[in-house]
Amino acid sequence: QGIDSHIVIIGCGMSGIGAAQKLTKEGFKNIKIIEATGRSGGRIKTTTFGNVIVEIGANWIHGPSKANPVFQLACEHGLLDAQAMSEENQALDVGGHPSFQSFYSSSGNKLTPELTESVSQLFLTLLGKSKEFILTEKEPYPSVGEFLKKEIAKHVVEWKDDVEWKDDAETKKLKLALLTMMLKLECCVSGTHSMDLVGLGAFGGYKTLPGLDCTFPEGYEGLIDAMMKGLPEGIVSYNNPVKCVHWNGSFRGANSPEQTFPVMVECENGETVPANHVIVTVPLGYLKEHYETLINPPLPLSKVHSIQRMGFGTNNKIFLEFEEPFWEPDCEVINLIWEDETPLADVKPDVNQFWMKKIFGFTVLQPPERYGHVLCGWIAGHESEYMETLSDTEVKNSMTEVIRKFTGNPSITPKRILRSKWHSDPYTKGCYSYVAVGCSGSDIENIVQPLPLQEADTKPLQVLFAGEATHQSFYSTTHGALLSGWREADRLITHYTQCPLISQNLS
Ligand code: 6YU
Repeated sequence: QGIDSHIVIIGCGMSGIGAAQKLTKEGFKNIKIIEATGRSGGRIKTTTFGNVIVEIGANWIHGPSKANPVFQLACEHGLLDAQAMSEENQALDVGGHPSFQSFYSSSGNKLTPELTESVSQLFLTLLGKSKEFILTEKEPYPSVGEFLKKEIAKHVVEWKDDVEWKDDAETKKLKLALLTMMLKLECCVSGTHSMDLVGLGAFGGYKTLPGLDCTFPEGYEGLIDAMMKGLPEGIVSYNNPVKCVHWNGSFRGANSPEQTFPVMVECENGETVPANHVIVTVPLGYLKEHYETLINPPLPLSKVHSIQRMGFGTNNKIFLEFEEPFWEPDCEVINLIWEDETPLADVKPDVNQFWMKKIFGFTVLQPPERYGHVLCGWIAGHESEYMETLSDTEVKNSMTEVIRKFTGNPSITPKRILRSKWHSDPYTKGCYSYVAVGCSGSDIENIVQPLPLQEADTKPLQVLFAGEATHQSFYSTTHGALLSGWREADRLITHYTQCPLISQNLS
């Protein structure tokens, strides 16, 4: 038997696969996924780098514990190691924040824990405070960046009288440089050019789950492969970019001219696919660039404004392989402190000349038995977008210079380099979403609203919206993406289970 409704899912990332998985399980028979590229996974992308595998996109399961559906699926498919699945790991709660560890300064010194610990503590406390404004009526500043900088400035004044902070000018300078690095790291976490662009009022709307972030030993894409195996063969049409979703119409199917459909998906190659419902899962970055032509009749203004207001930035990775490690064996993160920087100076950075200064540091791919000696540099914002325009050699040379400067070792040379280029990816146009200044959770709600907006319409739920940017509290993550796909599948399932006759009278 099964439900005869024709459903097209645009995009074969985590949200599209999640939607297809749920609909298939519920007995929907005519599901088609249309994907622009030649692969499944979207921003989950594993590749090889020399002899090791690395993640070009999503890295960790954030908050791997019972409430995280990506963690649950990964466990079911046996894709995680024992430590990641242990009860202890699941119970650890670090508030979603990566640890600060080894600090190298631009004069080639390592900073002492005495210096770095109090600064890390201060920054994490202020970051915690910046998430509390979700509970208040009004926030004191529009952005997280402005709030953090004003709070830091207050602390600097207090440093004079505080015994613990009674430092010489040089130490104070280093502490401010450390705080600048922490702001750069936060830009990577939020996927933004500057924390001045991230809205303070909505910042606390992002929710973390317990569990110490873990990786997939054989690659994140293993989960995509496992999920794809559960879908009917041939469900995806690859290398088939969608040009336009025509809705509120009456379209005839090529194979069933007697039947009419309210929606028709037009592909770049001229193919047309009629449908009763379409779930759009394209990234917000793509939607921002193409909403005017992707949906016809055009999106209602309320939706357009929310798409424009929501933030979508760039965060890239630069992998470097070395013959020998220059870091301690158990080191997980190397933070780079440019001694001349302070968050309190209002300077416009020279992006083209000093793009590499935006890298907050490197994560060390652990353990070396699996990864060899590989570092992953993280860079967000306009500098990251500029980096994408450079050649591999230019990036490698700049990285070599930076590492020599910070280690004081003039002979260190990376063997190999590989980087992501998410901003130039035509079907992504960045990394992930954030709630920008001037927008709130209701903008996410607006984007989610299916078309037509009027419930009373005779043909409801023609165009539905999923994808990481449409999840209220887990945006920017793989579990947010999965839950958004499940949400839209559930919307259709409820629609059909509440009105069982609809499936017999689709046109
Ligand atoms: C996570 C992590 N992670 C690093 C980097 C990136 C991301 N994420 P998809 O794009 O996957 O699928 C859409 C498909 O649509 C795609 O295949 C397109 O080709 C296709 N398409 C587009 N146009 C089309 C057209 N016209 N026609 C047909 N098809 C079309 N998430 O959980 N852990 O470690 C990271 C990271 C560098 C780029 C990440 C991480 C984000 C996830 O990868 C992402 O959300 C999902 O994969 C998206 O799935 P999807 O289906 O929605 O889209 C307080 C506060 C702060 C808030 N942020 C804190 C959280 C931090 C998030 N951190 C991420 C960090 C890393 C390192």
